[in-house]
Amino acid sequence: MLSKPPLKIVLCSPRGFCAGVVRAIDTVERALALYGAPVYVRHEIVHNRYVVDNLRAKGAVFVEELDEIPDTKAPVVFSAHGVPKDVPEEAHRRNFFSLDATCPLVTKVHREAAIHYKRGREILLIGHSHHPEVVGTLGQLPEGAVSLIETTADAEAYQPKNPDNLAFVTQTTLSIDDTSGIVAVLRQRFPNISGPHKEDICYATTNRQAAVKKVAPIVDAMIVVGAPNSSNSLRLREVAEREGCKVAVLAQRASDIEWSQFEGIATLGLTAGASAPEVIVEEIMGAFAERYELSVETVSAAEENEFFPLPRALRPDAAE
Ligand code: 0CJ
Ligand code: F3S
Repeated sequence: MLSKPPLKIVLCSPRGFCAGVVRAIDTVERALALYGAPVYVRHEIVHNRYVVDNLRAKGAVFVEELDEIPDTKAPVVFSAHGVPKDVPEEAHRRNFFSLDATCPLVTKVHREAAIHYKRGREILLIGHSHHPEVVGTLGQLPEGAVSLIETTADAEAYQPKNPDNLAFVTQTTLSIDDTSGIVAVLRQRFPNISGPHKEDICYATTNRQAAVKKVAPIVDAMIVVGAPNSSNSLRLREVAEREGCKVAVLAQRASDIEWSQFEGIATLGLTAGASAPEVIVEEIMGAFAERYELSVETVSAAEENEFFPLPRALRPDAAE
């Protein structure tokens, strides 16, 4: 038997599930355990097919909009990405038992936007058009109250009604570097703009990008476990590419790997987006182990110990 070539895998740490994703998945799991199937979920609870398929097999029913749900007493869960205000309003009108799995760090952004609005400010949201988190944040306030800024060009071109009465908030899963460029343009053009200290990018996005920045320069290729509709995972792939990885790809499962892309490599970086389960990281390592003699090293950029409690109605001490 021919001996396998050596391959060093460098695991990025932290990677994978964040506290908001754990909370969102646990919300659906616990609702299923307490109330049985079906549990309706508006939008993918997190952007991961494996997670969604698993929950579907246990009795979760995924819909994009509430009008796909029949009149029911079953729980209706809102995804981690957050929802426009008219969604809970509609759920209330239809007497749904709703459970909000919006990440608390997204809710925090919703609150910031509401405060700026109350203070009469013109609000800019830095984020990607049509992403469900952006749709949710825009939908906290009346139409026209928030303007979307996607690029530095948008920031350069924006014409406010009053440059001294502006505020900004951001999506939580953006590129740290791209966003700091956009914020720099806004602060330079509008020195009195109100906003967070830096931006609203969450701890998990920040730490996963920092780990990729450490690993990308020391590996020949990088695999990011994550889905093509996962903003934070897409940003990790971009960071790897910008930091010099010639091959930087997303993979949802080991079966997605195009083995010809990895011919001749000696080192491989491996990370996972905030919505990607560790079992897929293990599955991919297993697939490489069939072809290579592996050695494994971990490079860490931060320690994490965030924990977000479940929605109140699902906590063990909640009154029945
Ligand atoms: O928007 C969020 C609160 C992040 C949720 C976890 O990640 P994912 O992949 O479901 O969502 P993004 O597309 O926002 O990264
Ligand atoms: Fe929340 Fe950030 Fe995760 S916003 S869901 S902690 S990626």
